Amino acid sequence: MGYINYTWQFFQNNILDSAPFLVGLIVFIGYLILKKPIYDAISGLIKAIVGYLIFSVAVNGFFNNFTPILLGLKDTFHLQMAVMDPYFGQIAAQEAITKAGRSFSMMIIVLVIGFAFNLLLVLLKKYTKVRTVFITGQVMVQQSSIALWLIFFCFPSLNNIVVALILGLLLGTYWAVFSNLTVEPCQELTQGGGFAFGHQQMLGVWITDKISGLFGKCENDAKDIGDIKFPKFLSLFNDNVVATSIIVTIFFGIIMLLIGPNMMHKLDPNFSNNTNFIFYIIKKSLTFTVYLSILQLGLRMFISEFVEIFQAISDKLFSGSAVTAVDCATIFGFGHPNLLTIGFLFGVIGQVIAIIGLVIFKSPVIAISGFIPLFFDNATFAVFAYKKGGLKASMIIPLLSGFIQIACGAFAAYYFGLAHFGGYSGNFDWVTLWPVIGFLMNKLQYVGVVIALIVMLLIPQIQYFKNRKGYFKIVEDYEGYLEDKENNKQNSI
Ligand code: ASC
Repeated sequence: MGYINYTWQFFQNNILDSAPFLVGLIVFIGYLILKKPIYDAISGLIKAIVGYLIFSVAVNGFFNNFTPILLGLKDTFHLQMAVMDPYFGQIAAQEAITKAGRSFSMMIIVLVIGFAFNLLLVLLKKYTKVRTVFITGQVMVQQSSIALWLIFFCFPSLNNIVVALILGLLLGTYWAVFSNLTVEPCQELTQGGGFAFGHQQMLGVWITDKISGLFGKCENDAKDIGDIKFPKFLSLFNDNVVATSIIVTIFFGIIMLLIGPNMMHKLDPNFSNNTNFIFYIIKKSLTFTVYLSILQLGLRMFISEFVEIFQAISDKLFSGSAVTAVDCATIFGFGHPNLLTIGFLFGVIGQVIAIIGLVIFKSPVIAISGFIPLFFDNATFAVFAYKKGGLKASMIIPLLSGFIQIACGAFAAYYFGLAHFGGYSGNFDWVTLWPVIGFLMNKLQYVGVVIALIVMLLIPQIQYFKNRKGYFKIVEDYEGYLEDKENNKQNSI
């Protein structure tokens, strides 16, 4: 007995509670399950561990560099600031979880259970009506991290196994059900591209698809969208590194100017007396992009291993009868390139209006724009909106979305206590749907979890009920689906 106990303790201390080794082990087992050669499994194991270690360097860097600014804002103005970005949200969640004395490596267990539950829902699709497997790795990691904090926040004393199970079920259901909601919009946009949308704004895509028709598409839209000439300087925002640097320098610059050099000297021992304040601000802000780039490099390394395994498992199990739900950028090629700029610009306008509102109404938390939700959510909405509602829809919907991202994001960061750690995911589903789920769980505890699960699982049933004939055909045989639709139209004339 003592020996078993010792072995378990050893495993727990060195692998279960140590995220890099746990990630590596899962990847290694994944390769073995897929019967890949052992040298591939070893290569996957090493890349997963090194990738996670690189990612950890960035997490520490973020905290050491930006905690002084957060503290300065809090001490000087009694304000909390939260950057609305899934990477920053993930880091804030990690910090909150560690400070609460819980193990962050649970995130990876939750992710695996969530993925397995998504597979199960598709395997039982005859009953569940779920047609999609979510495989966007970096998004799964971010969402598992932030949702893990939501569970610890709502159920502080729950033990790890129950936490992993509850959250695995919730996330797996969210991934399955909400990516399933995007099948119709994606198939229509891509004319049977054979994939769905697995990202952070799936509810937003569904709403966009439903409401954009209300804006009335105009005959001239197709010509006009190509005619729009944007000022040349906007090309600066085509590059993630440049765009993030500009946005962060503007926001952090304003904040550090407000805090003032004297206070910054006290808060940050690395701010030497010989350094000019403006140069200090620029260097500090650009350091944000440095760590973001390191973070993405590390994440990409261990996540590409996961995605390969997820894709292979899904292909083996479902060949053709279900679709994978993939990154939002996949649909960008299906709209005019100007739509991406329009979505981004109108998102910025909506966000700035909301930030001014937060300041005027003295919100205890000021939400700050992050590039990922600003660009990827709003460009996505613009592309889908244009398809059914034309130019007007592709401007108004991102504008509303930008406003919601900041206003609801500030509330969520405040309510879940993540403002204290400086960040929250500002993506559409995470400022709308997830605060509702979190609120239900916080108020009603287990009953809240059950309500959330039941309501989510009912959604595909309703979709199926409304379109029994075409529901599965749209993924299995898109041409046939279109023919049926055409025939139905003619019969009803
Ligand atoms: C995200 C995220 C990214 C981007 C990318 C868009 O939510 O974490 O790195 O969007 O997936 O292609």
